Amino acid sequence: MTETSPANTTTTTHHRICPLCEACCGLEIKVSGGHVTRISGHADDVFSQGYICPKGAALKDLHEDPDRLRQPLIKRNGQFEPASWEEAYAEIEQRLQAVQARHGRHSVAAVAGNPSAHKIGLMLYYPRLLKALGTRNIFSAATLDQMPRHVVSGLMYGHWMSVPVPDLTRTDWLLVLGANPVASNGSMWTVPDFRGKAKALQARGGKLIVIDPRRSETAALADEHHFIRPGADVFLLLGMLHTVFKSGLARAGAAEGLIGSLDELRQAVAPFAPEVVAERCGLPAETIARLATELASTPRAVLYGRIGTCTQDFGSLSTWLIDLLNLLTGHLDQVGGSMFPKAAAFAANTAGPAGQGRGVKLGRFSSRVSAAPEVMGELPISCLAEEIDTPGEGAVRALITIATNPVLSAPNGERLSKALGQLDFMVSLDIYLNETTRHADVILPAPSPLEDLHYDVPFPQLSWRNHARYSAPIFQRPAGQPAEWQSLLRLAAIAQGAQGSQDSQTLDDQYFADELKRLPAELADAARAASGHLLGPDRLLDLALRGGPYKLSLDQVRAAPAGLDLGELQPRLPELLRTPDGRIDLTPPALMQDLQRATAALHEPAPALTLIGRRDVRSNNSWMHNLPILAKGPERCTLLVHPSDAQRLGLQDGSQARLSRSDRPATALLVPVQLSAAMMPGVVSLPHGWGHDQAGTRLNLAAERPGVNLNALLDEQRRDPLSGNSVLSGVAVNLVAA
Ligand SMILES: Nc1nc2c(c(=O)[nH]1)N[C@H]1C(S)=C(S)[C@@H](COP(=O)(O)OP(=O)(O)OC[C@H]3O[C@@H](n4cnc5c(=O)[nH]c(N)nc54)[C@H](O)[C@@H]3O)O[C@H]1N2
Ligand SMILES: Nc1nc2c(c(=O)[nH]1)N[C@H]1C(S)=C(S)[C@@H](COP(=O)(O)OP(=O)(O)OC[C@H]3O[C@@H](n4cnc5c(=O)[nH]c(N)nc54)[C@H](O)[C@@H]3O)O[C@H]1N2
Ligand code: SF4
Ligand SMILES: [Mo]
Repeated sequence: MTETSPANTTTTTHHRICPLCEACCGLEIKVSGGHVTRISGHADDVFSQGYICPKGAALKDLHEDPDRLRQPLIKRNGQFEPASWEEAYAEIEQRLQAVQARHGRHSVAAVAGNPSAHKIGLMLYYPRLLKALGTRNIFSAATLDQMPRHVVSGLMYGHWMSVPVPDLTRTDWLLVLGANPVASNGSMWTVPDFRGKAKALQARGGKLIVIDPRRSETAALADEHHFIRPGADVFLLLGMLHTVFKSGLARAGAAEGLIGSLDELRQAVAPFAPEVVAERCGLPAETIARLATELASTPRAVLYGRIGTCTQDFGSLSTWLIDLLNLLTGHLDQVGGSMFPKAAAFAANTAGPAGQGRGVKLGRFSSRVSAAPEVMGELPISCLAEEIDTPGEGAVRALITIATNPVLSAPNGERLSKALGQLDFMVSLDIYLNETTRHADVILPAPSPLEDLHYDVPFPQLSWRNHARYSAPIFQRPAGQPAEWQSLLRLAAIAQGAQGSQDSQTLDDQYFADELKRLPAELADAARAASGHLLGPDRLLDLALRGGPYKLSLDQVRAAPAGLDLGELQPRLPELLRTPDGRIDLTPPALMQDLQRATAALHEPAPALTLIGRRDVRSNNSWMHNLPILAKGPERCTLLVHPSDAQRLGLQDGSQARLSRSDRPATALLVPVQLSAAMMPGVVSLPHGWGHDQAGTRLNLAAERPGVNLNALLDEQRRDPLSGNSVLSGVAVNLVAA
């Protein structure tokens, strides 16, 4: 670790995993005089092999950002004032415990956001806080994103995190649906340098096909791109499955013997012949049938779908159909097909008896106002505002936010923003005073990522290749600044009624002791002997690595700064399954039943204009707009409009237009129009995460070019009913010249 003293002018080199997106690139960071002097890709990294994107280099700006909070803030008389950590905890103790005492444990809600998936301290210690709170009002960004994926994995394979990913380096045919990994760097699929790997696929004679209402950066690279009507993926996939059955191409491959009869499924898809669904999709029937035939007849082929297929009305159905198509063309769990990674630590699908488990349950309880069912222990984040602003027994009165900005990231941020203002108490663990945290009574700052150790908890479970990599902190935390896990332990102690100062070491020892209780006595003794001398996340990581499938230790992983390569993905059926009967459920009743909704929507006409989102490589959701290296360059928050639509609507490139939802014309955004022939005619695209013009934030650079908040337009009541995932794409809109 480097002293931050500027007197130290020797240059040191550090290897770190980038914590900013799912690609998890290994970086090489040079430090001199207490400052980062250079960030590049780490060429020897066993997993990312030198790849880096512009956001990785922005870690320097993030570390140095003067707006990044470095001291707790307490709001007094409407103004934030700097406070000491003990003052902040005392304020939380007094006010949080008062709400709990008066209104009960469910009156406190917790929300976690995207960066928490990248922080081992948050991943491992947030559950401790949730347990201490004992509340049902748990929300996260997962219901703005991948919850359909978890639902399908849970129902089919028995665990939420058993997610098959394309075996990209060995496949010959990849169909990408609703994802743009060239800009996003991959999601629910950890695959640094997608572009390089896709080009290698093409160089060996393989084919990349993209289906997207916009000719995205990934589509531009593809051998074939087809537009699709937003939200129509379910019909395309049904049409493809229909073809697989009808042409007699269905085969189970590695899943042979693990699945039941196909009759029920065959019957269910019978009404969805390509000729029937073609118009609804906006794709010719021949193309739909051909894509199915190519998938089935190419020995190494795979279908991958992501956020475009999740954040829509039929998110769970679409995700299920993607897996069914991979499975029933013999490509699930097959080299070059859709394979299950095997992580070195923390993967539930490597724990307990192989091949069988408890499976998952959905809907064990429901939200108070909309009766939305729980999934994976959480409620849809789009229900948060109504749980606060709808009075009555069980209303949410206090909120804890962890690394999340739902005022910009969740639909109808305006309602949520108002609701947050009505809370009795709110505390945020965050790095910025932003659109969400400005509503907090106390903000606890997280340290800079460069002051934190790093080991990815979820992403090795989603990786293109098996690996284990660890990074030590580069800089010491400033005096008095706790690690995030220490802040969470303190919050957990307060939530459990503790009074006064608490020693984080004691709290952590108690946590470790509780974790050991989950092991059989002899294993617990051995684990205590092996890992007991460590602290915090290191100790839990060592425990998990030792108990993991490769029987590693933290010392072993730490000793490999370029990471440990654990090899190509291997077939894992049936060992991976955790369903009660040890089989794959092809026809979960909840999904079969949901097909009725698709049937009812089959002949819905296309709206005149439909809105979709997009991602830019120099942005990340709502929170990287304050970093100089990323903020420079052209305006990113523009509405892409096809020239034919622009002509029809009387819009010019660079002009301003009013964008509103067709069913709620009163709320409109003033957006800059950018003409783009890459759009499907009848579809417009606006990125999310913008709208940094709200009062009381401290994001000085972001405020210079605030952009508009797409989510201000979106309907928080529109959800995929099974997963509770918000519908963020495929919304009918009006557009008029301003
Ligand atoms: N319309 C539309 N809306 C979308 C999407 C879309 O495609 N379209 N995408 C959705 C998706 S996929 C997601 S994941 C969500 C994301 O939604 P969120 O997770 O709510 O929001 P982010 O914009 O990622 O904001 C991250 C927050 O974490 C803070 N933060 C950053 N680093 C750290 C850290 O190290 N520690 C702590 N404690 N805090 C930190 C930031 O200051 C910010 O407040 O947005 C969703 N919203
Ligand atoms: N640079 C950058 N990288 C990011 C993020 C970021 O904000 N910026 N966010 C991160 C997060 S939190 C996530 S979850 C991932 C998401 O990663 P991806 O899933 O790759 O997300 P997007 O890049 O938004 O690509 C979604 C694509 O779906 C298309 N689409 C929209 N609606 C439909 C539809 O109805 N059907 C089909 N077939 N396609 C549709 C869009 O046009 C878009 O090209 O990216 C992560 N990486
Ligand atoms: S692709 Fe993602 S992980 Fe890699 S450098 Fe960029 S932000 Fe970091
Ligand atoms: Mo996400």
